[in-house]
Amino acid sequence: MSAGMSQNTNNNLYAEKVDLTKVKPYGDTLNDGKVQLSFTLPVPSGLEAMEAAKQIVLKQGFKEPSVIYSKDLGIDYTYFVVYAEMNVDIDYTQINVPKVDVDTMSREEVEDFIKENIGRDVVVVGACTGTDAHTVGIDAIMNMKGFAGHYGLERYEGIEAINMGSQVPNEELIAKAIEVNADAILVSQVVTQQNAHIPNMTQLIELAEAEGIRDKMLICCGGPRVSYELAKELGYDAGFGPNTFAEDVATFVVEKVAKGK
Ligand code: B12
Repeated sequence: MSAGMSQNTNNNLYAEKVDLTKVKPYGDTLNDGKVQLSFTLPVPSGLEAMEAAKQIVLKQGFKEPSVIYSKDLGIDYTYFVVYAEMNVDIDYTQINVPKVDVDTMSREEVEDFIKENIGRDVVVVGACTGTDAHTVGIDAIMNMKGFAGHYGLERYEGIEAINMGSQVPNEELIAKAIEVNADAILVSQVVTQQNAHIPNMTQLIELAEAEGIRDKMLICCGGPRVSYELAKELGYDAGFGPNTFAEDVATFVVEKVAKGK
């Protein structure tokens, strides 16, 4: 939905028109500012713990806290779910998020585009790199069966997709990309604890530069906490976050390849 458009354009679920210059969380009624918070405190379960949970929420600037769930975690720690109210709003019309600027094509459109504009197979090598063992994200993008009804790149006619799996050292990924003369390298990073992804993603770009391939290949990254902005900052051509499908990165890659990258 574009900014400024009434929310009841497509259905009648929302009767009130939203002022997009003053957007607040919605709970029961528009602009009530209600939020749900969940957290753990290192204190034993009980009335004192619930009071502590309320106080910490109040101290953070929320109003009307109400502990609606608490669970004794068994080690003198307690988990809480608290409803509360926030009193701030944001101007949605002023939001500008840098993102991959493509009109995503369908798989069939990508395949036709390759035939008409590239005339050879596009070679893509991907991996989840470093110590990161999460394969599901890169598989969703690359594997034949894909994800949520969207086939992965292996399924695309005109794309040779090589998925190296997880825990792949940057050196191996770069070496494979050189060996197969890849058009694009796809990097997946899921674990971001203590910013572990940053040095790892940075090292890959440094290696690509050292090997003299940085300008010859597209290098894209993705993951649940990867943004386009971060990707660009780290020297990648693009970054893809949650809810990406193979079509999104395929469109980006083939359009760039057709333009000479
Ligand atoms: C399954 C899972 C595991 C499995 C992984 C199995 C496997 N074969 O992948 C196992 C049990 C091994 C595991 C282990 C760990 N995990 Co884990 N795991 C998960 C879990 C539950 C789901 C991840 C997933 O599969 N998502 C589904 C895929 C489809 O989504 P996605 O990865 O975001 O991918 C999409 C996009 O991001 C994007 N994308 C991703 N990569 C790429 C790449 C490119 C190029 C492009 C274009 C797009 C793209 O496209 C995909 C499709 O839309 C998440 C929690 C969660 N609900 O997300 C935790 C989670 C990721 N794990 C976490 C942690 C901490 C760990 C461990 C460190 C735990 C531990 N202490 O041992 C270990 C790490 C092991 C390691 N060395 O990496 C944390 C990470 C926290 C953080 N901020 O970093 C999470 C968020 C859980 C949590 N809430 O704490 N995990």
